[in-house]
Amino acid sequence: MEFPLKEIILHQLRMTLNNPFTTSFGTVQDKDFFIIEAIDSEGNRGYGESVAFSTPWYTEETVQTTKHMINDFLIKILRENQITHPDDLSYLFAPIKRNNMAKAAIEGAIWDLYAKQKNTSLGNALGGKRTSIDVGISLGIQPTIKDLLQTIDKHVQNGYKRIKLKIKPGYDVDVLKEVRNHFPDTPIMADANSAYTLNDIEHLKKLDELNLMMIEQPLAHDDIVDHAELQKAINTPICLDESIHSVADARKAIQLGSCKVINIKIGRVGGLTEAKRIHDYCVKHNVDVWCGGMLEAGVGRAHNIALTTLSGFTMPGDTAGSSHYWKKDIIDPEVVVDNGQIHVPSNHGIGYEIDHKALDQFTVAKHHFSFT
Ligand code: OSB
Ligand code: MG
Repeated sequence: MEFPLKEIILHQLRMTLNNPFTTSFGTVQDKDFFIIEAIDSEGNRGYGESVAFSTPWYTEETVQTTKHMINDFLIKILRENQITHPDDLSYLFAPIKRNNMAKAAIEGAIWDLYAKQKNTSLGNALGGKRTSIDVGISLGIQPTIKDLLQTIDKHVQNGYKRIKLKIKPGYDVDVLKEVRNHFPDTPIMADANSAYTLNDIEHLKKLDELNLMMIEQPLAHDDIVDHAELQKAINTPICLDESIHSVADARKAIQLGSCKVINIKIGRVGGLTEAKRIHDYCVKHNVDVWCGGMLEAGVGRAHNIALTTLSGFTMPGDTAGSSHYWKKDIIDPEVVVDNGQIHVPSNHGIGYEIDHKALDQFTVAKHHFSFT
Protein backbone atom coordinates (compact mmCIF):
# COMPACT_ATOMS: atom_id res chain seq x y z
CA MET A 1 0.00 0.00 0.00
CA GLU A 2 1.27 3.44 -0.91
CA PHE A 3 0.08 5.12 2.30
CA PRO A 4 -0.05 3.52 5.76
CA LEU A 5 -3.21 2.99 7.80
CA LYS A 6 -4.03 5.74 10.26
CA GLU A 7 -7.33 4.60 11.69
CA ILE A 8 -10.02 1.95 11.43
CA ILE A 9 -13.60 2.73 12.42
CA LEU A 10 -16.04 -0.08 13.13
CA HIS A 11 -19.60 1.18 12.56
CA GLN A 12 -22.22 -1.22 13.94
CA LEU A 13 -25.49 -0.83 12.05
CA ARG A 14 -29.02 -2.10 12.34
CA MET A 15 -31.19 -1.95 9.24
CA THR A 16 -34.61 -3.47 8.59
CA LEU A 17 -35.40 -5.31 5.36
CA ASN A 18 -38.50 -4.18 3.44
CA ASN A 19 -39.79 -7.76 3.69
CA PRO A 20 -38.86 -10.69 5.92
CA PHE A 21 -36.60 -13.17 4.06
CA THR A 22 -37.45 -16.82 4.75
CA THR A 23 -35.25 -19.81 3.92
CA SER A 24 -35.16 -23.43 5.09
CA PHE A 25 -33.05 -22.25 8.06
CA GLY A 26 -35.34 -19.45 9.26
CA THR A 27 -36.40 -15.84 8.73
CA VAL A 28 -34.30 -12.65 8.69
CA GLN A 29 -35.83 -9.17 8.90
CA ASP A 30 -33.61 -7.02 11.11
CA LYS A 31 -30.04 -7.01 9.92
CA ASP A 32 -27.20 -6.18 12.30
CA PHE A 33 -23.78 -5.82 10.70
CA PHE A 34 -20.60 -3.75 10.55
CA ILE A 35 -19.28 -1.22 8.11
CA ILE A 36 -15.48 -1.10 8.36
CA GLU A 37 -13.91 2.23 7.47
CA ALA A 38 -10.14 2.15 6.85
CA ILE A 39 -8.45 5.56 6.70
CA ASP A 40 -4.88 6.12 5.46
CA SER A 41 -2.33 8.86 6.23
CA GLU A 42 -3.55 10.88 3.22
CA GLY A 43 -7.18 10.78 4.31
CA ASN A 44 -8.33 8.20 1.73
CA ARG A 45 -11.20 6.07 3.07
CA GLY A 46 -11.92 2.45 2.18
CA TYR A 47 -15.12 0.62 3.14
CA GLY A 48 -15.98 -3.01 3.82
CA GLU A 49 -19.18 -4.67 5.06
CA SER A 50 -19.58 -7.73 7.29
CA VAL A 51 -22.17 -10.33 6.25
CA ALA A 52 -22.64 -12.69 9.24
CA PHE A 53 -26.17 -12.75 10.63
CA SER A 54 -27.18 -12.51 14.31
CA THR A 55 -27.70 -16.29 14.51
CA PRO A 56 -25.40 -19.08 13.21
CA TRP A 57 -28.08 -20.65 10.97
CA TYR A 58 -26.41 -20.21 7.59
CA THR A 59 -22.85 -20.97 8.68
CA GLU A 60 -21.25 -20.77 12.12
CA GLU A 61 -20.34 -17.08 12.22
CA THR A 62 -22.47 -14.38 13.87
CA VAL A 63 -22.38 -10.61 14.42
CA GLN A 64 -20.84 -11.25 17.85
CA THR A 65 -18.11 -13.62 16.58
CA THR A 66 -17.27 -11.04 13.90
CA LYS A 67 -16.87 -8.35 16.55
CA HIS A 68 -14.76 -10.64 18.74
CA MET A 69 -12.42 -11.58 15.85
CA ILE A 70 -11.95 -7.99 14.71
CA ASN A 71 -11.48 -6.49 18.20
CA ASP A 72 -9.33 -9.21 19.70
CA PHE A 73 -7.28 -10.60 16.79
CA LEU A 74 -7.50 -8.98 13.36
CA ILE A 75 -6.81 -5.36 14.38
CA LYS A 76 -3.73 -6.56 16.27
CA ILE A 77 -2.40 -8.25 13.12
CA LEU A 78 -2.96 -5.06 11.12
CA ARG A 79 -1.11 -3.05 13.76
CA GLU A 80 1.88 -5.40 13.81
CA ASN A 81 2.39 -5.83 10.08
CA GLN A 82 3.13 -3.66 7.09
CA ILE A 83 0.70 -4.33 4.21
CA THR A 84 2.10 -3.94 0.72
CA HIS A 85 -0.97 -5.26 -1.11
CA PRO A 86 -4.46 -6.42 0.03
CA ASP A 87 -3.48 -10.00 -0.97
CA ASP A 88 -1.05 -9.96 2.01
CA LEU A 89 -4.02 -10.22 4.38
CA SER A 90 -4.86 -13.75 3.28
CA TYR A 91 -1.42 -14.82 4.59
CA LEU A 92 -1.39 -12.51 7.62
CA PHE A 93 -4.86 -13.69 8.71
CA ALA A 94 -4.15 -17.38 7.97
CA PRO A 95 -3.08 -18.22 11.58
CA ILE A 96 -6.66 -17.35 12.63
CA LYS A 97 -8.66 -20.41 11.59
CA ARG A 98 -11.86 -19.86 9.57
CA ASN A 99 -13.90 -16.84 10.75
CA ASN A 100 -13.94 -15.90 7.08
CA MET A 101 -16.72 -13.31 7.32
CA ALA A 102 -14.79 -11.32 9.92
CA LYS A 103 -11.62 -11.43 7.81
CA ALA A 104 -13.50 -10.48 4.64
CA ALA A 105 -15.05 -7.39 6.25
CA ILE A 106 -11.59 -5.96 7.05
CA GLU A 107 -10.03 -7.15 3.80
CA GLY A 108 -12.85 -5.50 1.81
CA ALA A 109 -12.10 -2.12 3.38
CA ILE A 110 -8.39 -2.53 2.59
CA TRP A 111 -9.14 -3.51 -1.05
CA ASP A 112 -11.32 -0.40 -1.48
CA LEU A 113 -8.60 1.76 0.10
CA TYR A 114 -5.97 0.17 -2.18
CA ALA A 115 -8.02 0.89 -5.32
CA LYS A 116 -8.55 4.49 -4.17
CA GLN A 117 -4.80 4.92 -3.54
CA LYS A 118 -4.20 3.63 -7.08
CA ASN A 119 -6.89 5.95 -8.51
CA THR A 120 -8.75 3.06 -10.09
CA SER A 121 -12.04 1.21 -9.67
CA LEU A 122 -12.18 -1.85 -7.44
CA GLY A 123 -13.26 -3.99 -10.41
CA ASN A 124 -10.20 -2.81 -12.32
CA ALA A 125 -7.90 -3.43 -9.34
CA LEU A 126 -9.20 -7.03 -9.25
CA GLY A 127 -8.65 -7.51 -12.99
CA GLY A 128 -12.33 -7.26 -13.99
CA LYS A 129 -13.33 -5.97 -17.40
CA ARG A 130 -17.13 -5.90 -17.56
CA THR A 131 -18.86 -2.50 -17.65
CA SER A 132 -22.25 -4.00 -16.89
CA ILE A 133 -23.30 -7.22 -15.16
CA ASP A 134 -26.35 -9.49 -15.46
CA VAL A 135 -28.23 -10.17 -12.26
CA GLY A 136 -30.98 -12.42 -10.99
CA ILE A 137 -32.97 -12.28 -7.78
CA SER A 138 -33.35 -14.63 -4.81
CA LEU A 139 -36.90 -14.95 -3.47
CA GLY A 140 -37.62 -16.25 0.01
CA ILE A 141 -40.34 -18.75 0.89
CA GLN A 142 -43.70 -16.97 0.50
CA PRO A 143 -46.85 -17.39 2.65
CA THR A 144 -48.93 -18.73 -0.28
CA ILE A 145 -48.36 -20.02 -3.83
CA LYS A 146 -50.40 -17.09 -5.10
CA ASP A 147 -47.97 -14.65 -3.41
CA LEU A 148 -45.05 -16.55 -4.88
CA LEU A 149 -46.40 -16.49 -8.45
CA GLN A 150 -47.18 -12.77 -8.16
CA THR A 151 -43.73 -11.97 -6.80
CA ILE A 152 -42.02 -13.98 -9.53
CA ASP A 153 -44.15 -12.30 -12.19
CA LYS A 154 -43.18 -8.84 -10.93
CA HIS A 155 -39.46 -9.60 -11.08
CA VAL A 156 -39.66 -11.33 -14.47
CA GLN A 157 -41.48 -8.23 -15.78
CA ASN A 158 -38.69 -6.07 -14.34
CA GLY A 159 -36.16 -8.03 -16.39
CA TYR A 160 -34.23 -10.03 -13.77
CA LYS A 161 -32.17 -12.60 -15.69
CA ARG A 162 -33.05 -15.57 -13.48
CA ILE A 163 -35.24 -16.32 -10.52
CA LYS A 164 -33.92 -18.25 -7.51
CA LEU A 165 -36.49 -19.83 -5.22
CA LYS A 166 -35.85 -21.05 -1.72
CA ILE A 167 -37.10 -24.57 -1.07
CA LYS A 168 -37.36 -26.88 1.95
CA PRO A 169 -38.85 -30.33 2.59
CA GLY A 170 -42.62 -30.01 2.12
CA TYR A 171 -42.20 -26.88 -0.03
CA ASP A 172 -40.32 -28.08 -3.07
CA VAL A 173 -41.29 -30.29 -6.04
CA ASP A 174 -45.00 -29.38 -6.12
CA VAL A 175 -44.28 -25.67 -5.71
CA LEU A 176 -41.63 -25.70 -8.43
CA LYS A 177 -43.96 -27.63 -10.77
CA GLU A 178 -46.62 -24.97 -10.34
CA VAL A 179 -44.05 -22.24 -10.95
CA ARG A 180 -42.72 -24.01 -14.05
CA ASN A 181 -46.26 -24.31 -15.45
CA HIS A 182 -46.78 -20.55 -15.10
CA PHE A 183 -43.29 -19.61 -16.31
CA PRO A 184 -42.30 -22.22 -18.92
CA ASP A 185 -39.31 -20.31 -20.31
CA THR A 186 -37.95 -18.39 -17.31
CA PRO A 187 -34.48 -19.38 -16.05
CA ILE A 188 -35.30 -20.77 -12.60
CA MET A 189 -33.13 -22.35 -9.92
CA ALA A 190 -33.78 -23.60 -6.37
CA ASP A 191 -31.76 -23.12 -3.16
CA ALA A 192 -32.27 -25.60 -0.28
CA ASN A 193 -29.74 -24.15 2.19
CA SER A 194 -28.70 -27.69 3.21
CA ALA A 195 -32.19 -28.95 4.13
CA TYR A 196 -31.96 -32.49 2.62
CA THR A 197 -30.05 -35.74 3.09
CA LEU A 198 -29.18 -38.68 0.85
CA ASN A 199 -32.46 -40.29 2.00
CA ASP A 200 -34.16 -37.73 -0.26
CA ILE A 201 -32.46 -38.86 -3.50
CA GLU A 202 -35.63 -40.33 -5.03
CA HIS A 203 -37.58 -37.19 -4.18
CA LEU A 204 -34.89 -34.84 -5.55
CA LYS A 205 -34.78 -36.84 -8.81
CA LYS A 206 -38.26 -35.45 -9.53
CA LEU A 207 -36.67 -32.02 -10.05
CA ASP A 208 -34.98 -33.29 -13.22
CA GLU A 209 -38.09 -32.84 -15.35
CA LEU A 210 -38.45 -29.16 -14.37
CA ASN A 211 -35.49 -27.88 -16.37
CA LEU A 212 -33.95 -25.95 -13.46
CA MET A 213 -30.66 -24.16 -14.07
CA MET A 214 -29.33 -25.79 -10.91
CA ILE A 215 -30.10 -26.77 -7.33
CA GLU A 216 -28.04 -24.92 -4.73
CA GLN A 217 -26.70 -26.63 -1.58
CA PRO A 218 -29.25 -29.45 -1.25
CA LEU A 219 -27.23 -31.37 1.40
CA ALA A 220 -25.34 -30.59 4.61
CA HIS A 221 -23.52 -27.26 5.00
CA ASP A 222 -20.19 -29.02 5.57
CA ASP A 223 -20.50 -31.82 3.01
CA ILE A 224 -18.83 -32.46 -0.32
CA VAL A 225 -18.90 -36.29 -0.32
CA ASP A 226 -22.67 -36.91 -0.27
CA HIS A 227 -23.15 -34.15 -2.85
CA ALA A 228 -20.96 -36.17 -5.25
CA GLU A 229 -23.24 -39.16 -4.77
CA LEU A 230 -26.34 -37.02 -5.32
CA GLN A 231 -24.86 -35.40 -8.43
CA LYS A 232 -24.33 -38.89 -9.93
CA ALA A 233 -28.01 -39.67 -9.34
CA ILE A 234 -29.60 -36.46 -10.70
CA ASN A 235 -29.25 -34.50 -13.95
CA THR A 236 -30.00 -31.09 -12.42
CA PRO A 237 -26.61 -29.42 -11.91
CA ILE A 238 -25.65 -29.00 -8.25
CA CYS A 239 -24.28 -25.61 -7.15
CA LEU A 240 -22.39 -25.44 -3.86
CA ASP A 241 -22.71 -22.46 -1.52
CA GLU A 242 -22.25 -23.23 2.23
CA SER A 243 -19.70 -26.04 1.60
CA ILE A 244 -17.09 -23.87 -0.17
CA HIS A 245 -14.82 -21.74 2.04
CA SER A 246 -11.60 -21.69 0.03
CA VAL A 247 -9.98 -22.54 -3.28
CA ALA A 248 -8.91 -25.84 -1.66
CA ASP A 249 -12.57 -26.67 -0.97
CA ALA A 250 -13.45 -25.76 -4.57
CA ARG A 251 -10.68 -27.99 -5.92
CA LYS A 252 -11.82 -30.96 -3.82
CA ALA A 253 -15.50 -30.50 -4.72
CA ILE A 254 -14.70 -30.28 -8.43
CA GLN A 255 -12.36 -33.29 -8.29
CA LEU A 256 -15.01 -35.35 -6.49
CA GLY A 257 -17.79 -34.27 -8.87
CA SER A 258 -19.79 -32.74 -6.00
CA CYS A 259 -20.99 -29.80 -8.08
CA LYS A 260 -21.05 -28.31 -11.56
CA VAL A 261 -21.42 -24.69 -10.44
CA ILE A 262 -20.06 -22.64 -7.53
CA ASN A 263 -21.73 -19.69 -5.81
CA ILE A 264 -18.91 -17.40 -4.69
CA LYS A 265 -19.65 -15.20 -1.68
CA ILE A 266 -16.85 -12.87 -0.64
CA GLY A 267 -17.67 -13.18 3.08
CA ARG A 268 -17.97 -16.95 3.12
CA VAL A 269 -14.54 -17.43 1.51
CA GLY A 270 -12.65 -14.85 3.59
CA GLY A 271 -12.40 -11.98 1.14
CA LEU A 272 -11.88 -10.79 -2.41
CA THR A 273 -8.42 -12.34 -2.74
CA GLU A 274 -9.72 -15.87 -2.05
CA ALA A 275 -12.86 -15.18 -4.12
CA LYS A 276 -10.60 -14.33 -7.06
CA ARG A 277 -8.53 -17.48 -6.50
CA ILE A 278 -11.68 -19.63 -6.62
CA HIS A 279 -12.82 -17.76 -9.73
CA ASP A 280 -9.46 -18.35 -11.43
CA TYR A 281 -9.47 -22.05 -10.51
CA CYS A 282 -13.02 -22.49 -11.85
CA VAL A 283 -12.20 -20.68 -15.11
CA LYS A 284 -9.25 -23.05 -15.60
CA HIS A 285 -11.47 -26.08 -14.98
CA ASN A 286 -14.50 -24.90 -16.97
CA VAL A 287 -16.76 -24.59 -13.95
CA ASP A 288 -19.36 -21.82 -14.05
CA VAL A 289 -19.43 -19.38 -11.13
CA TRP A 290 -21.78 -16.63 -10.04
CA CYS A 291 -21.77 -14.14 -7.19
CA GLY A 292 -24.05 -14.92 -4.25
CA GLY A 293 -25.57 -12.46 -1.82
CA MET A 294 -26.07 -12.08 1.94
CA LEU A 295 -28.82 -9.44 1.92
CA GLU A 296 -26.10 -6.79 1.92
CA ALA A 297 -26.43 -3.06 2.29
CA GLY A 298 -24.80 -0.84 -0.32
CA VAL A 299 -21.14 -1.34 0.57
CA GLY A 300 -21.34 -5.13 0.36
CA ARG A 301 -23.44 -4.85 -2.78
CA ALA A 302 -20.76 -2.63 -4.39
CA HIS A 303 -18.08 -5.23 -3.58
CA ASN A 304 -20.22 -7.95 -5.18
CA ILE A 305 -20.60 -5.84 -8.32
CA ALA A 306 -16.84 -5.25 -8.55
CA LEU A 307 -16.11 -8.98 -8.17
CA THR A 308 -18.69 -9.89 -10.83
CA THR A 309 -16.75 -7.85 -13.42
CA LEU A 310 -14.28 -10.81 -13.61
CA SER A 311 -14.70 -12.85 -16.81
CA GLY A 312 -15.60 -16.17 -15.15
CA PHE A 313 -18.83 -14.84 -13.64
CA THR A 314 -20.83 -16.25 -16.54
CA MET A 315 -24.14 -16.72 -14.71
CA PRO A 316 -26.40 -14.00 -13.24
CA GLY A 317 -25.79 -13.52 -9.51
CA ASP A 318 -28.01 -12.58 -6.54
CA THR A 319 -27.08 -8.87 -6.49
CA ALA A 320 -30.54 -7.33 -6.87
CA GLY A 321 -31.15 -3.57 -6.64
CA SER A 322 -30.93 -1.67 -3.32
CA SER A 323 -34.67 -0.87 -3.30
CA HIS A 324 -35.58 -4.57 -3.29
CA TYR A 325 -34.08 -4.79 0.23
CA TRP A 326 -34.06 -1.30 1.77
CA LYS A 327 -36.23 1.78 1.97
CA LYS A 328 -33.01 3.76 2.10
CA ASP A 329 -29.56 2.35 1.35
CA ILE A 330 -26.29 3.73 2.76
CA ILE A 331 -24.68 4.54 -0.61
CA ASP A 332 -25.22 7.30 -3.12
CA PRO A 333 -26.38 6.55 -5.74
CA GLU A 334 -28.12 3.33 -4.69
CA VAL A 335 -27.61 0.15 -6.76
CA VAL A 336 -30.09 0.29 -9.63
CA VAL A 337 -31.05 -2.69 -11.78
CA ASP A 338 -32.23 -1.85 -15.26
CA ASN A 339 -33.72 -4.73 -17.24
CA GLY A 340 -31.66 -7.26 -15.28
CA GLN A 341 -28.39 -5.37 -15.59
CA ILE A 342 -26.29 -3.21 -13.30
CA HIS A 343 -24.08 -0.58 -14.86
CA VAL A 344 -20.69 -0.91 -13.14
CA PRO A 345 -19.52 2.49 -11.83
CA SER A 346 -16.06 3.58 -12.98
CA ASN A 347 -15.36 5.86 -10.00
CA HIS A 348 -12.39 4.98 -7.80
CA GLY A 349 -12.71 2.13 -5.30
CA ILE A 350 -16.18 0.66 -4.77
CA GLY A 351 -17.52 3.36 -7.09
CA TYR A 352 -20.36 4.55 -4.85
CA GLU A 353 -20.21 7.35 -2.27
CA ILE A 354 -21.18 6.65 1.32
CA ASP A 355 -24.37 8.45 2.33
CA HIS A 356 -23.02 9.55 5.71
CA LYS A 357 -26.39 10.78 6.90
CA ALA A 358 -27.94 7.36 6.25
CA LEU A 359 -24.88 5.60 7.74
CA ASP A 360 -25.21 7.64 10.95
CA GLN A 361 -28.96 7.10 11.07
CA PHE A 362 -28.52 3.30 11.12
CA THR A 363 -25.46 3.29 13.42
CA VAL A 364 -26.03 1.84 16.89
CA ALA A 365 -22.37 1.79 18.06
CA LYS A 366 -18.98 2.95 16.86
CA HIS A 367 -15.42 1.87 17.76
CA HIS A 368 -12.20 3.65 16.77
CA PHE A 369 -8.82 1.94 16.43
CA SER A 370 -5.86 4.26 15.84
CA PHE A 371 -2.65 3.21 14.11
CA THR A 372 0.16 5.47 15.28
O1 OSB B 1 -28.16 -19.17 0.54
O2 OSB B 1 -27.70 -17.69 -0.91
C1 OSB B 1 -28.14 -17.99 0.20
C2 OSB B 1 -29.62 -14.93 1.94
C3 OSB B 1 -29.19 -15.15 3.22
C4 OSB B 1 -28.45 -16.27 3.51
C5 OSB B 1 -28.14 -17.19 2.52
C6 OSB B 1 -28.57 -16.98 1.21
C7 OSB B 1 -29.34 -15.84 0.92
C8 OSB B 1 -29.91 -15.55 -0.37
C9 OSB B 1 -30.24 -14.12 -0.69
O3 OSB B 1 -30.21 -16.40 -1.18
C10 OSB B 1 -29.23 -13.44 -1.54
C11 OSB B 1 -29.45 -11.95 -1.59
O4 OSB B 1 -30.45 -11.51 -2.13
O5 OSB B 1 -28.59 -11.21 -1.08
MG1 MG C 1 -27.40 -20.31 -1.02
